[in-house]
Amino acid sequence: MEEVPVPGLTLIDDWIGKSDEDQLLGLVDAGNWRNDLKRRVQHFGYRYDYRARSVSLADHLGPLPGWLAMLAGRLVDGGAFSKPPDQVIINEYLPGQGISAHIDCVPCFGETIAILSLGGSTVMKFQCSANGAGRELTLPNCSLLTLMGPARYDWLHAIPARMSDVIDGVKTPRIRRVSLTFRSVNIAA
Ligand SMILES: O=C(O)CCC(=O)C(=O)O
Repeated sequence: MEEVPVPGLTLIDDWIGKSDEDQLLGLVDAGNWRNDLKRRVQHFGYRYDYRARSVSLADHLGPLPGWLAMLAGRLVDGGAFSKPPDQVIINEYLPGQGISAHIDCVPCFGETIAILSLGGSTVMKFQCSANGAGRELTLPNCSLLTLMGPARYDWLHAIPARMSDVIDGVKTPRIRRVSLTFRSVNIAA
């Protein structure tokens, strides 16, 4: 596939260190996993209704716990958000699991999507909704992906459901990956 740039996409390697990663995985696994999708998820701040593709005031779960609020603060300090994101979805991907191509709900969420990868690396696929142009990107563990502008609004992203990825030309078996996706919820007052 011809590699084209995805405007508005930023990937920061080693956004956290290895010991932070281990600590975060421990905190994630102390939480309550939901089993209503093919993969396990946890929702914080607001519950997202996958079927209705909506978030409403009735979905408010409360403030982010301290450890997620601290990461949300770092995202503001780094310039990804102008105020702390108030919603986090944690996704767990076992080998063979993925997420289908989508653009995050536009009325539900604000202009930045930030994804922190823990555990395994994965390959994310991007496709421009206007002209079909494609791009694959490896998301290493400890990296932070941010999607803004066209990357947020005009490009679909997906993780193919497969057992291995080709990373730097090498077939790499998947291991468990956990992602933390930070968003700001748009709710009309
Ligand atoms: O897990 C990821 O890296 C992607 C998550 C995602 O796209 C989503 O939750 O909408």
